[in-house]
Amino acid sequence: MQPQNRRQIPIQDFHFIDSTLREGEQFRGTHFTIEDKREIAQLLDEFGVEYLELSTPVASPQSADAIRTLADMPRNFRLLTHVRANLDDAKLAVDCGVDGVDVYIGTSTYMRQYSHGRSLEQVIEIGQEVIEYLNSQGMETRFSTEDTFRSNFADVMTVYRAMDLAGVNRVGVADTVGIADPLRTYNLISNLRDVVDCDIEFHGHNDSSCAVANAFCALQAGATHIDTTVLGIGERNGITAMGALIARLYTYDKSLVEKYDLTLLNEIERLVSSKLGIGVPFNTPITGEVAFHHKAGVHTKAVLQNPTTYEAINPEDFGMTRIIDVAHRLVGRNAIRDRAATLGLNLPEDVLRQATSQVKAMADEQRITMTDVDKILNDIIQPVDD
Ligand code: HCA
Ligand code: CU
Repeated sequence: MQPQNRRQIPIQDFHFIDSTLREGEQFRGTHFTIEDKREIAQLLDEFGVEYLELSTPVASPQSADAIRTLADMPRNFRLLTHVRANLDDAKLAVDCGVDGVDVYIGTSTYMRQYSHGRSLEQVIEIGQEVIEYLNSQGMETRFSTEDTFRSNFADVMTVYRAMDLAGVNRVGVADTVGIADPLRTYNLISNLRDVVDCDIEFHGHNDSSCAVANAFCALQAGATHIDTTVLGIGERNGITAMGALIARLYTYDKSLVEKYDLTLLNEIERLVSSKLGIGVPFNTPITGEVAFHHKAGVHTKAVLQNPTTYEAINPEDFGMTRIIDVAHRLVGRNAIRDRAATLGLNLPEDVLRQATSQVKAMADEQRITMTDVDKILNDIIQPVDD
């Protein structure tokens, strides 16, 4: 039985906007062919992701073709593309057959000064024009203020309110340079919840390792949509990783993520990492090679009796397997007994104790492997004559 925390803040139903094919295309070295994009989209669709966001069709002819290809595939996700706040970009997006358009513009002084050079009034004016056009085309619409956390608070709230009144479906909060922390995120989104009636999306970068925590707090504060990418890929060191956010939500309330086919997470990450030519980082939550690796004797003893003693996540829910590591000096007799049983050896306790001591002694001398442990266990009952 899980201990209940009566002070948990409820999280309402939310949607993932998978941006692997947009923010993820901005990751160093990403080169997705149209077939790669289709393959990744297919698996994310089976997983149950609600939205896929693709790079703007303005970027290149392949970008536009990819959108058209995904628009035509049988799918349950809604297809979005990400465009600057201008009418030409919005028109091209509509022509490509998307279901919705994510519009963005910078609101920080940096962006206003060094990027598009527009005043706040101009930002609102162009935003209204683009949103009204997209709505007239039956598009689902989102308007986000790039670099929200370095923008003047009153300014962004004014922009959000104006876009809400213009009929946008969602407003987006973007931590573009990864400076937000969970409390700030919670406060900003809570305040925004009081200012707009529409849905709220959160997009957070991971420069200071808070992207998952911030996304989680955004949900607690009332955000309805979270931008994620597979393995968190994106500009610089990326954004909220879908798998890590799933782990966060699962440990909070497993029922929040049961709408997804969790057994596909590992395959999705392996697929994307293979396209990128990189491995899945060893310490990735759930799917990293050490995620369910138990080592110290105290841990393995308890895990062998009841895995939840040292596991908040059940590997079986994700099609993953638990590893009881016996090849080291921290090993305990219970883990050795378990290994012996796996080998079909039913050894008496005194022999197990002896085998455990031998493993520890050997591990003190050198780095050992499972094969060494297995040899000790086999030899102890069938001493080799010499
Ligand atoms: C970008 C910026 C963006 C936009 C996020 C959003 C960011 O790379 O174009 O549209 O909400 O981090 O601000 O990804
Ligand atoms: Cu971004």
